[in-house]
Amino acid sequence: LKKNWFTEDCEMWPGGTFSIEVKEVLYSEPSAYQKINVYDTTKFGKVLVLDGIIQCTEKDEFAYQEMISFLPLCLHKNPEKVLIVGGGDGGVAREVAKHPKVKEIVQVEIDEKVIEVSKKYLPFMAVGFDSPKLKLHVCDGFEFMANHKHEFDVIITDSSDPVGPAVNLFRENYFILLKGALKPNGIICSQAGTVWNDLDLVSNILQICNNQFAKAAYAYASVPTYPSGQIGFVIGSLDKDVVFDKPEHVFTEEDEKEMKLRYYSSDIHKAAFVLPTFVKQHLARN
Ligand code: AAT
Repeated sequence: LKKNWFTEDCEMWPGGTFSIEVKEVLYSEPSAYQKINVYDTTKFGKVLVLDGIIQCTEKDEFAYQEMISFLPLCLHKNPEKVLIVGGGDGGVAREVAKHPKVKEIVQVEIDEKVIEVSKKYLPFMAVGFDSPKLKLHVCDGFEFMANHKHEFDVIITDSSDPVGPAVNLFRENYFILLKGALKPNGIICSQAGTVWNDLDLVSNILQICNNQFAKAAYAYASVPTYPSGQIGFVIGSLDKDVVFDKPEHVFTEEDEKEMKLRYYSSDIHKAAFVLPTFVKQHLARN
């Protein structure tokens, strides 16, 4: 490849990969948990990379952050207290704080360095940390969950992929702890991989959530800088009456403008649960 291009390289996705032209390396240091890089790029603006995997880019981060936040928030009747696991760039906190019903946000990020670096180089996401609704803890999401029972209406797991520090956040034990940390009728939403690369992972997490929750489903968004340009979320609800493609809170165009939403809308919410045939068939088999 040409020089000055960053190429994503991960054992999870062999045989094909994504590259981005780099203008400048802004930061490159290992933390206690992972190697952190921040690039300025010609096409996607500032880019955060952890252990060689793109976490978010300035150009398309809103698609992922809005969807992982508003899908579960809009399915819950009264999402007053929300927990975010991961999300060290601040983007999900920024979105969750916009929802009019949310009163209190707790966030648990394992790596203090990601927060620090995001505040310095990615202020358009790190604004999320300025919300007066937010209490931020630096610790492991899995350990935190074990000590919190029946506390949250919605729990969003904005975690890196299941290699490195996030590996425990994809196991059934974690989902059992999530269930225990929810109030009655609570909802969880977890980053759950792509249908083109990780269909077995998607089906595995969905199976776990079907075991643990009254209802579960997979929804997805288009995000060009994630592997294969797509990423999905598994949502689990303790409320058996939830209808995933019917949001409790329907936003008008005015609401969307006021909340500065650029991807999520009530129409996109409904569409996000409509899956391609090969995905539906694969998930039905398991
Ligand atoms: N907002 C989109 C970016 C992410 S960041 C994922 C975050 O999860 C990182 O800040 C990482 O430090 C944090 N994290 C990893 N493991 C844990 C843990 N055990 N407890 C708490 N936080 C953790 C998501 C990118 C998705 C990439 C898809 N390919």
